Amino acid sequence: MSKKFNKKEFINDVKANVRALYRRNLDEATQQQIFQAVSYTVKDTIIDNWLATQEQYEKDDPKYVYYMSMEFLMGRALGNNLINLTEYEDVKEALAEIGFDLNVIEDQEPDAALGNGGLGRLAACFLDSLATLGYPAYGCGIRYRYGMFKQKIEDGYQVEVPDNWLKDGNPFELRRPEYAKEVKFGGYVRVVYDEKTGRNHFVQEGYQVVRAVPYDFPIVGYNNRVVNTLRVWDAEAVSEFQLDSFDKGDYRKAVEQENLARNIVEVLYPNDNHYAGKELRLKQQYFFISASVQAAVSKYKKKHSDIRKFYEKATFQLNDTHPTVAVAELMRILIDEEGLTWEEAWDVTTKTCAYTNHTIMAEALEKWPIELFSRLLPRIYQIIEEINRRFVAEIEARYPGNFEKVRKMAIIFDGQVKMAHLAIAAGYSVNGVAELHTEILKKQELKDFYEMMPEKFNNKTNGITQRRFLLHGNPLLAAWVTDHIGDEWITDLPQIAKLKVYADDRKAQQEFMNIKYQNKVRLAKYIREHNGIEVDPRSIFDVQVKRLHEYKRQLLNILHVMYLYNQIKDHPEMDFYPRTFIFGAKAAAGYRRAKLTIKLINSVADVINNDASIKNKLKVVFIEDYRVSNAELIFAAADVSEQISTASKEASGTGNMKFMLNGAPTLGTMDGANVEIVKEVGEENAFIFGLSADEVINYENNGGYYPENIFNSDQDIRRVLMQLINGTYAPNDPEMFRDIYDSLLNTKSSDRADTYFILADFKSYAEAQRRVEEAYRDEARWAKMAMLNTACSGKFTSDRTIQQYVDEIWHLDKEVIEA
Ligand code: CRA
Repeated sequence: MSKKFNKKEFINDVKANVRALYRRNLDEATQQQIFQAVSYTVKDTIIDNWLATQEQYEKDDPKYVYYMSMEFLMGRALGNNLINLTEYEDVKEALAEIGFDLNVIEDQEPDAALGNGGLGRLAACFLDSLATLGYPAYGCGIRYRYGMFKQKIEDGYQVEVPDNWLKDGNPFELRRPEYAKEVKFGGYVRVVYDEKTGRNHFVQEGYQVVRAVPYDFPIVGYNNRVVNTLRVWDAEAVSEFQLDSFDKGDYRKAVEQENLARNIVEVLYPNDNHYAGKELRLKQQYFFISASVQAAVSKYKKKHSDIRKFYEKATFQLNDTHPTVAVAELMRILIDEEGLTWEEAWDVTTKTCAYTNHTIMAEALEKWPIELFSRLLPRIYQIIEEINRRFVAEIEARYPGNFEKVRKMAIIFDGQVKMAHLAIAAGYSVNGVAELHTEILKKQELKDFYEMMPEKFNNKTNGITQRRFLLHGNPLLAAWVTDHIGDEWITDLPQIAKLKVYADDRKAQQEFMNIKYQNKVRLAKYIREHNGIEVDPRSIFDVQVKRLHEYKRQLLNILHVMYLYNQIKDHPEMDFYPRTFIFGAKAAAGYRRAKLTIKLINSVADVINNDASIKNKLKVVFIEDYRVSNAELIFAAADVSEQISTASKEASGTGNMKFMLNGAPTLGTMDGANVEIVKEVGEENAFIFGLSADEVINYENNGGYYPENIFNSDQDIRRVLMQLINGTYAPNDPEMFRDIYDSLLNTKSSDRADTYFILADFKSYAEAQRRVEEAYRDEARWAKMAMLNTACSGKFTSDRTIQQYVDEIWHLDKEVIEA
């Protein structure tokens, strides 16, 4: 497909790049310099395809999806680009010939961590699938100078270190100053009556302006020459004094504008599933949205004159409510700049925008105070007021005299602008990210909206890309799969079901488990080098990696470890299969209880790992700085996938799918996409426990439950909880974990005790863990289970998810790049 790889040429190009970039010869170059030189060489190939793609799109004039997202958690680019160019093995060989190891070179690349967790990584998987399926797409986002912080563990505590990911330069990005746009903040709106048209015009004055400069990242499709674009915006000060007549020569304002530009894209907010309400965050949102919407409109106008048909060539997918100002920004451009009437503009906007909901957690809902919103975005606020006025009128027409409905559904109410309500009112589609989640939206969280506009609601169960999470991350298993069923799974994951015929085959089982073992050895080496802890690859690798959040219940996991430790200490003779509990998680910088949970995990690890009396039966490892690049190693090496959120709280999860693909059975609750995983693989090939979503919701609607009853009646649980406050894991400060203890038992604050039902699910979890051990002891049974997890993971490719978005929401045509 691509121009045939030529080893000699490749090596020469790398040499030439090292000379041009660093004035060095190969033997003097550092590994980082080789990484840069190799990346520029690869970029050259990509640029050919990028141009070819652009030319094709130019010719065909297709409809584009603009995937608008505050987050794109891309991880590393080099390895993935080579995989998708199908040149990974060629380059590995070429580099080996000149004395370099591709793996080591790949390790020189910092992760592009422009995201927090699942939502950002989902966006990255979607871009990979869009390019691979040949759909015209732009990712639209922010080029944060600092991405997700790097996590150091010091004395068991998380310490956040700035992620200066651009310090050595970023070989794959392309600055496009010719596409810069101006974004305006603040000031006020002057209404001018136009006698000729008989209409009011709205002129923003006294504002500050920031120049948005796009950087384009190539998104390489798998083996199809398609290269789409992730466009992330940088902010620069407008250099000349471009202030309007009012402000000419206003020096103070010029300085303010410069500061605004400097601050706006400085750093990613490190909150997952949590809204902090910071003014700078709203600035970030409007900044990248205004630039992206302007760019989309300019692009359309290059070829088309009737802006009223904009939606035929563009659709905006809003990744959660973070980009929802796009609705009002599009209205503003259509009315103020393109001269459409309100009705015409609304028709276009409501055929362009679609919204994805990613959570039901109340603390994640974005609600901006009117004061802040109208001060920062006066014209946008005006437009939202009018959208709200009309929407409220619709509600009243539909439910006459029912003020309750208005109270619950209005976009502006109680001094706040509710972004989800705006997204639903203006979107032509509202989707959840797993079947259970979508049902909860329809029946609970968004019930009133569903009742009023059921046709908008639909489900798109999340997915992941097998190219990164199997082909790149687990090369041994990828090769084994290809040996057995051919390589079509790379672009057609459901084909992986062909492995089912090997599930009972002893030889295949042994090969499968041997690969798992080698991956465990690889991870053990990583842990030794990065954590200084020795783990035994023959033990069960039981893994929970994800953001640290109370609803995800890392606490349940570590309390259970404490319980097991008590058992082993009490019954040294007990037959216990060695287990390594592996955690990886970043806590939001301001989330105190989450950070204390990290300290608890590390404190428990300290005690257990240093207790020679338990003869290595138990190990606990907290992997520092969990991120996309080390995640690839971790999934490949996992035996057990911990997906233990309180039922109803995890909208989907996507880590659960990565584990499954790599042959790790799920130990989990019936939550999010776990429900669908179990449906695909069969209940006998997973370990399910705990309250159901209905049961949890039922308790919640009826005032909670009583954890103290469990505390009082169960001595194992009581003992574990007492160990939180008697110094067992903090001899120098027995009060250290008091807050965690209180969170489970104390109703003194307004919080309910044990909000996340940890004690309620404890016994059932411990019992499921016993089933895990029993299953693992039976080698053939376990191998079969593991293999069936891989074989049944076909549904969870992001290729399927994207095809559903295309068929049911976006309606795009597939592009083929002609030779
Ligand atoms: N935190 C959900 O919690 C889901 C992803 C992607 C999340 C996950 O269960 O898999 O989105 N929600 O759909 C979110 O970010 C703002 O809400 C997440 O990543």
